[in-house]
Amino acid sequence: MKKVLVIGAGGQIGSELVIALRNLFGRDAVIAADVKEDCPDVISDGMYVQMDILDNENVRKYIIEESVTEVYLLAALLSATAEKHPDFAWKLNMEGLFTILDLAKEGYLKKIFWPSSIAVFGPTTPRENTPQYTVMEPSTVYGISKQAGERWCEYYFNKFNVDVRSIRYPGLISYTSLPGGGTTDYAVDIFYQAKKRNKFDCFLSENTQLPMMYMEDAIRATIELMESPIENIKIRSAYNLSGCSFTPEQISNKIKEHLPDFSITYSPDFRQAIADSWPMSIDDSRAREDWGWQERFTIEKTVEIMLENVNPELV
Ligand code: NAD
Ligand code: AKB
Repeated sequence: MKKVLVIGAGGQIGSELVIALRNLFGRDAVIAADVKEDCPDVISDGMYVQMDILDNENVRKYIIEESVTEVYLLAALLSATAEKHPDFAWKLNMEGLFTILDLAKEGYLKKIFWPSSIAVFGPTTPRENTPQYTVMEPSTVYGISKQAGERWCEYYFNKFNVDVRSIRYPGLISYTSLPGGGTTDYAVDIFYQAKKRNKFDCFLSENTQLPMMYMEDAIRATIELMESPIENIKIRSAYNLSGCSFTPEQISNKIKEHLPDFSITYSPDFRQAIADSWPMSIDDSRAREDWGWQERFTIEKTVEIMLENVNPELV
């Protein structure tokens, strides 16, 4: 029987992933876990456990005793926060992964999802249409942890037959939960500020183009990857995945089509250097070939949905 545990379920991705997984496999088949004491309202219809992924002993005990079969490991520090707490970011982003990989190696888990990021690429990577296989010299703590994580995932698959699957998510755009400290967060904040103040001061410069994706596409990609037959999964580091790429100026122009008085100013901060080291667009042809990936949300559709749904009271 399938029993799924989502660790880091209270975050931007987790809150929507738990809902999607419960819709698919049934409410009782999906347990949400997070270090947060209280279960976020959006996922309070099902089981919730407070869990610190760094507490190796308790995590192991819980997964073994509850006969969990699959783990989605989402707990991590994102790029901007990781630069402020490099030691802790390395610890959190790596130790949790080993705990889960080892449980699978010992036969307690059938499948693992662990997300990577476009942050695995760096300033020496070709920035346009970045290929699946290319130079990867990440220059951020977060990117280094994601690249190391990818190497370990592939290693555990090759050496121990661990069925671990991964995606290099671009910046994700959603309205259910606020983003958790990344460089692409501006592309979410802009909608809250547009509705609240009709203006936005962006921490990236106007022409900084980054790969982005609407959350519904990202959740669907995650589940499609995880539910694909094992023989279709040919890449065990992480798959490139592409939605749409845009600059702050381009997205603000799209917002102006709905809110003509909206205005944007630019005050680049330390996150500009991070963004400048990342790809501008992504070649995801391997995801398309191997497991049939096809994005559905354009920038126009994303802007429409976000403006309709963000709740400015949340910020
Ligand atoms: P988030 O910061 O919104 O959520 C992370 C969640 O993990 C939070 O609810 C937090 O409370 C929880 N957490 C933190 N420390 C924990 C611990 N010790 N034990 C248990 N839970 C803990 O992050 P997100 O945006 O949902 O990202 C999830 C994963 O996806 C991360 O690995 C991130 O690197 C990756 N990713 C996200 C994006 C994006 O745009 N959101 C893009 C690329 C990759
Ligand atoms: C971040 O900006 O850190 C994340 C990511 C692209 O990994 N959104």
